[in-house]
Amino acid sequence: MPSLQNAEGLAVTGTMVVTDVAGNSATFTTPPFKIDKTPPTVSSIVRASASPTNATTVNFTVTFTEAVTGVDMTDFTLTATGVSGAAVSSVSGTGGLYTVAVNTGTGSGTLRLDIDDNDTIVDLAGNKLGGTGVGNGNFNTGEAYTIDKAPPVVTITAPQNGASYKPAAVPQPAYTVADNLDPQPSVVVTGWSNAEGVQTMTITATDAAGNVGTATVKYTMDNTPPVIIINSPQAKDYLTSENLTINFSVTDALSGVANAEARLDGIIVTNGQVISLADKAGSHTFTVSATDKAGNSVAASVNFSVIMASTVDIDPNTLNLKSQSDKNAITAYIELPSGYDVGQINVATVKMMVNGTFIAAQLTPTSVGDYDGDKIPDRMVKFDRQAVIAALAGKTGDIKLTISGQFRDGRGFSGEDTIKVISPGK
Ligand SMILES: [Ca+2]
Ligand SMILES: [Ca+2]
Ligand SMILES: [Ca+2]
Ligand SMILES: [Ca+2]
Repeated sequence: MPSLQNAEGLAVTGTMVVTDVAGNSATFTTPPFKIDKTPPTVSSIVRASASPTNATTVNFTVTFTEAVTGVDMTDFTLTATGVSGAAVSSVSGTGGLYTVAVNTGTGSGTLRLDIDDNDTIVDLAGNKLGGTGVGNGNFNTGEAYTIDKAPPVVTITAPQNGASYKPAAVPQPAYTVADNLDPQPSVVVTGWSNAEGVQTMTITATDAAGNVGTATVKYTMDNTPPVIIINSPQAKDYLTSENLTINFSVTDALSGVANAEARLDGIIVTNGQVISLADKAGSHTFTVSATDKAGNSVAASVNFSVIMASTVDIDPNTLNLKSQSDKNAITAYIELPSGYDVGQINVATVKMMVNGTFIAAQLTPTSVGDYDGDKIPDRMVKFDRQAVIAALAGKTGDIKLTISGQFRDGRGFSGEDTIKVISPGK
C-alpha cells in the first residue's frame, strides 16, 4: 500500500493492490479527493437589516470560511445592552452563508449576534468549528444593531397650550425634542396659524429608527376686543330723588374677558351697585374699560346729568282763563333737596313749561324765604299771567306745570305742581 500524500489541499488519487493467498490480485483506485485538515471559522456576522431600528425582528448574515453543516439556533447567543428578552428565532442557509433571525425583545440599546462554539458546526471533512474543542471557534466581534423602541419626547414651549394671543403677538413655534438615542430627530410642524379662532398646533418628531413622538397645543387667536353694553346709567337726566343701579355687561367671544372695570367720575364702582343720587346733582361720566385674554382693550362711556328734584308750589291754585289782570302774576315757590341752596339759583335760567311752551321767569321780583313755614328755604319767582294763559290755549282742568332752571354753576333743578284751570261760562 503506497503512502498517501497528505499535503493540505492537494488533489490526490489513491491506488491500492490487494493479493490473496492464492496469488490473485486486484487493484483499487480511489476517486480523486482533496486533503482538508483546516477547521472552519466564522468570517463575519453582519447586519442584514437597517440600523438603528425599532423592528421586532432583525436578521444577521453569518458567513463561514467554508461550507459547514450543523448550524442551528443553539450555536448562537446574543449580547445585548439595554435590550431584554431578545432571542434567536430562526436559522436558515446552506454552505458557508446563513441568515439568523432575531426577535429584538423590549427596550432600547444594542444587540449583537455571537457564535458560541460547542463543536457541533463542522466542515465537509468533519473539521470542527475552530478545531476540536469547545469555545475555540467563538465569534463575538460582529456588527451590532442599535435597537430604539422609544419615540422622541416633544415639549412645546410656544404657543402655550390654552393661551390667547393677538395676531401681532403670537409666537412662532418653539419646542424641544429629546430622544433616547437619536441626537436630532426630524421634526414637522403643522397647524400653526395666526388666523382668528382656536388653533391646534402639532409637532411631530421621528427618530432614525422610525419612532414617532408628538405634542399638541391649542391656543386662541383673538383680534377682537370685548363687547361692552351699558344698561345703566343711560345718557339722560336723573333726579336727585332717584337711586342709580349700575348695570353693564362685558363679553368676549374668542378668548374671554380678562378684566373689566367700571368707574363713575373716576371712582371704581361695581356691577349691581346701587348709588344714591341725592348729593350728585350735576354732570357725570360712567366709563367701563375691559381687556380680553389676548390683550385687546376697549372702553365705553355714558354721560348723564342729575337734576335736583325740587318741590314747587304754584300760586294761585286755581287759574281763571278769563282773568284779565296784568298785575297778578303766577308765583312759584321752589324748594330744593337738603344740601342744595336755593340762593344759588340763577333766576335768568328759570322757566315754566306750560302745555309744551316754556315761559321764562321774571327777573324781578324774586326772593328767598320760608314762605310755607316748613323750615326749608324757598326761592320765589314770578311768571307773566297772560303768557301762561296764552300758553294754555283754552285748556282747562288739572294742569301740570313744570318749573326748571339752573344754579349759577350750571347744575339743574326741576319740579312740578298741578293747578286747576277754569274758564267760567264755558
Ligand atoms: Ca471547536
Ligand atoms: Ca428613540
Ligand atoms: Ca376678543
Ligand atoms: Ca319752605
